Amino acid sequence: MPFLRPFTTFFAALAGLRLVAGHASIWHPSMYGFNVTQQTFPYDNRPVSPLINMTFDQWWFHGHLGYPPNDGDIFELPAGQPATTEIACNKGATTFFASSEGGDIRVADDPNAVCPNSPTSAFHTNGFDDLTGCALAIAYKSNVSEIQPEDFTVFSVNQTCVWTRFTDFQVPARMPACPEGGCHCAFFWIHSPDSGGEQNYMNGFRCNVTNVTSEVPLAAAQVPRRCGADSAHDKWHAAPGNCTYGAKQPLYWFQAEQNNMFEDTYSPPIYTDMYAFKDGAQDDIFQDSYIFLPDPSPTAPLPVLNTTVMSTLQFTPPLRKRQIAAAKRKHLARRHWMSRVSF
Ligand SMILES: [Cu+2]
Repeated sequence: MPFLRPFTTFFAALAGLRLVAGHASIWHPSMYGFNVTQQTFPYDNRPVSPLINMTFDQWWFHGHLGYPPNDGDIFELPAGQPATTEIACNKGATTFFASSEGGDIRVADDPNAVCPNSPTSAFHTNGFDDLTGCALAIAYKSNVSEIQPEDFTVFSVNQTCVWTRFTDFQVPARMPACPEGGCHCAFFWIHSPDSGGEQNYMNGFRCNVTNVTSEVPLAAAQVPRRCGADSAHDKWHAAPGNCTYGAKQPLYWFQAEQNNMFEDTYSPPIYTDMYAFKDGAQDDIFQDSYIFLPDPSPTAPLPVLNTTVMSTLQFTPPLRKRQIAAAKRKHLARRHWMSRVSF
C-alpha cells in the first residue's frame, strides 16, 4: 500500500513536532537515561523533562540510575582544554538523532539550534541577556551508587547557556586523574525566572579526565551562597565576603527532598557571578588553591588565592616565597581594614 506512505510519514513528523516542546538537556551516549523515552516511565521522564518538587529518587540522576550507559561509553574531559557538549530540547536535534523517537529534526541552516523551529522560550530564555548559565560537576567515584549530593563539585560553568546546541565547558588544567573505572559527572541547569517555572535539570553521565598533569585532589565542596548584586531585588551591591569561594556543590533547589538551596520562586539560584560561579573553568577547586579561605559572611575578609599554583607560569622558588609573603601582607592589611570598618 504505497499510497499510505505519505500519510504515515506525515504523522511521524507530527509526532516528532509534538515531542519538541520545551526544556533542554545534555545529550551523549555516556548519559544515564540516554534511551529513556516518553513511555519508559509512568510519567514523562525523558532526560529533557524538568525536575520540580520531586522525591530524591526521582530527581537524583533524573531517576535514571537503572538506565546506565553501555560499557565503554564515557565522556572525555581534557584537562586545560574545552569539552564540547551537545544541549538540545530533543535528542533528534543532536548528532545522536538516529536513536530518537522522532528522528532527525536538525535544520541545515541553523546547525547550532537548541530547539529547531521553536522560539527561545522553548529553552526558557527571553534572549541572550536573559541567560543564567549551566554547569558540569564531577564526583571522583566510579561506583554510581556510592555518590552523595555533596560529592559533586562544579568544575566548569558556561554562563551563556542554554543558547547554542554545541556548548563548550572549559576543563581546569589541574584536574587530577579519575579512579579506576572513571568518574561520574552531571549537567546542571536552572533557567531564568523570566521564562518559565522552578525547573531544575540534572543529567548524570560517565566521565574521565584526560591530559592529566596534577595530582592535587579537589577540596571538599561547600554549599554556594547568593552574594552578587541583584537589582531585580533592590540589592545594588555585591557582598564579596559572603560568597562561597573554591570548590562548590551544584545547586539543589525546589525538590521535595535534599535541597541545599532554599531561595523562592523569583530568586532561583543560578550558575553566574551571583553565586560566585565565574564563567569557564573553576580553577580554584583544589585542596591547595587558597592560602587563606575564611568562612563566608557579609563581613568576612576576602580569601587569598595561592597564586603560585593558580598561575600557569612556573615561578622560581624565591619569587614564590616572596609572592606568598606579599599575599599574606595584603590579607593582614585587608583584615585590619575590615576590623576598623566593622566596629
Ligand atoms: Cu522546561
